[in-house]
Amino acid sequence: MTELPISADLIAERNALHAEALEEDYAALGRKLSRTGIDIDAIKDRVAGFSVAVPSWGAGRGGTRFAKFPIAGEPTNIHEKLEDCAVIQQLSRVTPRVSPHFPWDKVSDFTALREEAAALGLGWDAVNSNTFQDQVGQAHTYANGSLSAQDAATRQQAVDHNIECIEIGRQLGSTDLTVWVGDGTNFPGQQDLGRSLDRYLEAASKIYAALPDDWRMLLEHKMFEPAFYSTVISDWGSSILAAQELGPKAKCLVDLGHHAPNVNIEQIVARLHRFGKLGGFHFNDSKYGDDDLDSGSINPHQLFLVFNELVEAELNPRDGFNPSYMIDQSHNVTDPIESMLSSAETITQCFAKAQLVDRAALHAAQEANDTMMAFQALRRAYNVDVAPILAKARMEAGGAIDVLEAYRLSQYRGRKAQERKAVGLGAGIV
Ligand code: RM4
Ligand code: MN
Ligand code: MN
Repeated sequence: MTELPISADLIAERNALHAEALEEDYAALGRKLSRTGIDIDAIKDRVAGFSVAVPSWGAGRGGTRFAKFPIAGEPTNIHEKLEDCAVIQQLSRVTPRVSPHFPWDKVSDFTALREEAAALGLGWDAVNSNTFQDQVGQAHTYANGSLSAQDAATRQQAVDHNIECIEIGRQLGSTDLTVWVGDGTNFPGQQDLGRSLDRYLEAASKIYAALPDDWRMLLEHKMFEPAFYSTVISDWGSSILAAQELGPKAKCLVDLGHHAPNVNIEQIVARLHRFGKLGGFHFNDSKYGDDDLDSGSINPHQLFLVFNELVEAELNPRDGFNPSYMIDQSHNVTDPIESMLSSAETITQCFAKAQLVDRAALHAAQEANDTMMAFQALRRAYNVDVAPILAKARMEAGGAIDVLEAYRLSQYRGRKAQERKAVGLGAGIV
């Protein structure tokens, strides 16, 4: 294993300073939880088994269509992004996999890239295709759509790209292909709403046919942007219908920012699970649209309710329930490493709180139509500060008790600012 980016001595030193307070907080929380029959160590073990993947494209500073404000020392290629992802994993111990995006992360030797990641303590999550942008030298434009384009050669090009992504994913050791298309229209009448879906389904079935046996195709819906009048896979309804038509290896991926404001996302989760089609998540938060803000920064309660549905789903498993968890955020005003450290912690907290719900009390209250007590069963769990459980699990796994403090003290970004080439200005997500 190559040397990890943060000094193990620094982590150990800081942990030694915090360990006594942590033990006190953990013991106090343990006593409190034991009064309601919960064994804190059992919860800690579950937390230790939880993980969420980080997106390679989240390692650089994001931007809006107006501007991007780079920071010194941000990564400009997949190798540097991996190094930053290794920092997040080393400190948090909850993000052991990276989700790559192609062609952004393309290299000439993927076996070497797999080894490079492994040496940094990282594996690979879902591969993401990109048919929402044209690349230099590309034969056919995606300006009028990709998998649903009117032009057959354009559709075939989009299919070929997705199949290439599967091939790359096989070399990296992934088993999921996530497909999000920006296809849609900006004007009524621009395209036939029915026929564009037919074209999408026909093209998607060619990708599906190329999936290895143990792979899944995760269909990601999104209401709008870049298309603002209609989008081909706009909502969970379109997504599940497409997944059902494609076959059992096709599942639906829920990006938390891809719905209309105030939509009940936890109910969508329950519905998708009911039909065996819940494939995974892109975690982020949103105030208005696909804002890609840090997970739980706006509405942590919604995130908790999503995890609550996932616990219920585990109790009522349907065919192939194995959702993949991933962060998908755009870090426009923070150091991306800090945002992902903080987000991974928030996501894990919501997971842990959902484990604390007194299920027997909740189900009994539901049976008895006791609305207030059913609500209180959720509220009691949500109100618990689970930070000591996460910190202890992290410390035991070799991570930092206080992740942000250790990161700042390491001066990692400052060191990278000396080594890495400066990023150009511009707009957009990468
Ligand atoms: C999209 C969507 C996809 C991501 C791109 C970069 O809005 O969330 O998951 O691949 O952004
Ligand atoms: Mn997404
Ligand atoms: Mn998005």
